[in-house]
Amino acid sequence: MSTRCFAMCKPGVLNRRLVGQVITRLENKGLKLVGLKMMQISPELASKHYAEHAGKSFYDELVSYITSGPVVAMVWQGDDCVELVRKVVGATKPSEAAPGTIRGDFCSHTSHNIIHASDSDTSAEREINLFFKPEELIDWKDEASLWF
Ligand code: FUP
Repeated sequence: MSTRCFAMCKPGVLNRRLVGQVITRLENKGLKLVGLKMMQISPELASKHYAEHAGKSFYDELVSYITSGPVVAMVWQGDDCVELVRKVVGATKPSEAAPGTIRGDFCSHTSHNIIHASDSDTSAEREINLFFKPEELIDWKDEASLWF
C-alpha cells in the first residue's frame, strides 16, 4: 500500500554538500518525492518535532543542532514507504548503521546522524503535518510506476 514518510537532511548535510547524495539514494530505491523545502527550524518547531525526547540527556544538543542552520524537509511516497526509507537511512547509531546506508556511509556520531526519518506511519503523519501544508505536497502522476 502506498504510504508516506517524512525525512529531513540535518544542517550538517548542507554544510558538507551532501543533499544531492541523500536525495539520490532515496530516489534510487524507487520512492517518489512529493514534498521538498529548505527551511530554518525555530526552537518551537524543534520542540514539537522532538517532544518524545524532552528531558533526555541528549535533548538540548539535539534541538541546538537541528536549529543551527537550514534543513531540507522532504516527504517521500511509495509502498511500505516508512520501512524502505528507514532501511536506506540505517540505524540511529552510526556505529550500528550498516555500510551502504546513509548513516552507515556519511556519519560517525549519533548526535549528528545526518538525517531524520519517521519511525512509523503514525509519526509520519504527525511530522508531515508539522512541517508541510497540504497544498505543499504534490502527488504527481508517476510514469515510472511500472518499474517500481
Ligand atoms: P531515529 O528515529 O533513528 O532518528 O532515532 P531516535 O528518534 O531514537 O533519536 C532521534 C535523534 O536523537 C537521533 F537522530 C539523534 C539523537 N539521539 C542522540 O543524540 N543520542 C541517543 O542516544 C539517541 C538519539
